[in-house]
Amino acid sequence: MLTVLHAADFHLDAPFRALSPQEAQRRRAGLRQGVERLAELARAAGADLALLAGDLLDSQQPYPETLEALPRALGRFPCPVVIAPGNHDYYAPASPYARPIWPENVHIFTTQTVASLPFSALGVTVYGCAFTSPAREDDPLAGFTAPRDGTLALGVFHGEVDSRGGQYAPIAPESLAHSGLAYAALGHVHAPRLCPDAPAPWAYSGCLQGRGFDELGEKGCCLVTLDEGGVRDLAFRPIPGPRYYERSLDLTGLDPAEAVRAALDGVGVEDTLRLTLTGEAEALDLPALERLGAGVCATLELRDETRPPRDPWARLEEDTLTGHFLREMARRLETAAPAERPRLERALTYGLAALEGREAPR
Ligand SMILES: [Mn+2]
Repeated sequence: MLTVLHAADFHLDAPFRALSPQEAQRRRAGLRQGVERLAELARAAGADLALLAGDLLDSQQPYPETLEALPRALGRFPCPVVIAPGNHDYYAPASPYARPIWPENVHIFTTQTVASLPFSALGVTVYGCAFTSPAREDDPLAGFTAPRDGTLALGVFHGEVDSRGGQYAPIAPESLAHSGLAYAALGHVHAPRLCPDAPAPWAYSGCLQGRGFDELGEKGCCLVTLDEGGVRDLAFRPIPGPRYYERSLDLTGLDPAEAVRAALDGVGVEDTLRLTLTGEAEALDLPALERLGAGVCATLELRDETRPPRDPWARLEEDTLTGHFLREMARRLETAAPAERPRLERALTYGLAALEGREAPR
């Protein structure tokens, strides 16, 4: 059995332009720490090999801290680490990947054409290639088929599956299907996508940490277990780190503070929650509600889309079908047994919504 850790898109030294300079600096340090956490996971999982599918660096000019932290963290992996440079961290003679800073266990693809790296002790051959500029419009896997040489063929590539063209190495699903790879570790797409049942199983591990509301939820890596027959197990493994969540909360009939507190359930101290408040509510004290996030999460951002509560009896006197309905409901409620009231009140709410062509409340 072979355990492979697959990760990509660390985007170390991303500028975090939406944040204050101090907060951005803190998040960049957090990203570097994310790679340490990845190394810890590799050790805990007993990884035999790590495939890192590009865009580990956000640019060609990382901070000196990163040029120390990344090689150090990769050196802590208990196994060989293979990198396929992406469009952000493309391989060039002047790029960080060409410097003599990488530990012995790190192997970096440097050519646009597919090259191979044998790991005979593992019975594995890794195939991969590199971006050598910020863009490439050809399919890196076009025409490629791994030779059947008795080793397990694995791939690591940065590119865009299904993109029908574009400048980020469009990979046709047919190219993957004909690759003969037992597993292709892909990078570039930041949301995890696992395809263990494809003709040649492949996955996007997604990015290592969310950097904004376009990268929501848990982030992490893939752990792949293989034997001579191919992929036995492919699983997404979250890595602790700041996450972004976007949720909506219907306040109708609820105490706003209690409801907001409940919505913070499962949100961690490093996380950012954007919560859209909907339904009927009295005027809200947003700053007071946002303070409920203090100490619970990094940022609680509230958006007020509530409407003022309406009086269901406002049209009681009208000489319309709605007026008749309300008078009938009022009469029934007046004489209803207590056990019967909740059902009648629901009928009032739904009936009124139907008559006014509104969406029925929850
Ligand atoms: Mn990319």
